[in-house]
Amino acid sequence: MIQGCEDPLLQTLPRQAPRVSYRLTDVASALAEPGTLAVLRFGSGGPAIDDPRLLQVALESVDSPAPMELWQVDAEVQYGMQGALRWSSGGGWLFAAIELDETEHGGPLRTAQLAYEQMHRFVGARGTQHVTRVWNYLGAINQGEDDAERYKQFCEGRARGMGSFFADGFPAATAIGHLDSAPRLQVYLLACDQPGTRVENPRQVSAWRYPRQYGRTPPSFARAMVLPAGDALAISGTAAVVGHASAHHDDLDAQLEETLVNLEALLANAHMAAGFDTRSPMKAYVRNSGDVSRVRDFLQRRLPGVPVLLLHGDICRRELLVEIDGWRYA
Ligand code: 3EB
Repeated sequence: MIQGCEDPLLQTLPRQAPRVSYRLTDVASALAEPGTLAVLRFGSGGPAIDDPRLLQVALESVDSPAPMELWQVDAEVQYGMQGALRWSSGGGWLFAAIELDETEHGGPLRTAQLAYEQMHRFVGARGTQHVTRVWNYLGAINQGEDDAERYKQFCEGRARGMGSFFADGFPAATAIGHLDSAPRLQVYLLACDQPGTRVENPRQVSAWRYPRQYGRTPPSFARAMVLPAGDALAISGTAAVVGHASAHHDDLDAQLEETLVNLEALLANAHMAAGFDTRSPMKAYVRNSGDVSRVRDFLQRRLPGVPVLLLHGDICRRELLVEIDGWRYA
């Protein structure tokens, strides 16, 4: 499929990064704004609106009312559905989302495999084949022991479903456990018709090289991705992992400090100036709801002015209490 009616000359210019922001407006007016590529609504509730660009994410915001996340581009946006997949595109960018019910596909491995097969087939056929960033939300992520743990099953299915599509390198990603009772896997992504540049963290072993103790199939993601024009960094889920090990088991403040050091290491390795600012929307995923106010206080103190969306969710290693992802614009 071809992009809308764009000037072919414009397509050769580096693609300007979508703007990501958190807002408390109503969904209908957010969707009506020019250039809205996606609206992410967190948790349950809110009016039912049938628009492929609106995704109801299975994670609850700790704030009420919950802010929405908007992705916007300076271009006309087209959108549609294809089977279980919803998509929108504009300005060389593609948003695509899929939600599958595990009970119909037999557990996290098969469901992840199916989701990734469908996603890469769709994305590959559209010309927006460079997947820069993926989010994965599945239920009961820490359930099961050792290789049977649901996160590890998910990792195996994801790798199978990716096949050779990501042979040149994995996208930046987040994988978090939702607390919804319905066993659904949600995967959504941002892709582009131009490639980004992967960034790893010198303080951490690359996830795809994790040793055997973390599962048969190591997690398929890059630590961050510089978007094609070099104007933004998409930062993967980042936690208190040093080398390949989790640091500061069950010590929330120490995990938060270590996570900030990891985030700064990513900026440095991407050759970006240090620090996060008012244009750097971040999400913090908090395992225990009792920790929410401490996480909020910490982030207000250490990342003043940074828009932070606090979500209740399980991190993929049991000893990790918090994980942060987000965007940093140049
Ligand atoms: C870590 O550093 C923490 O499986 O897609 C972070 C980001 C983590 C993405 C994924 C997992 C994923 O290993 C966990």
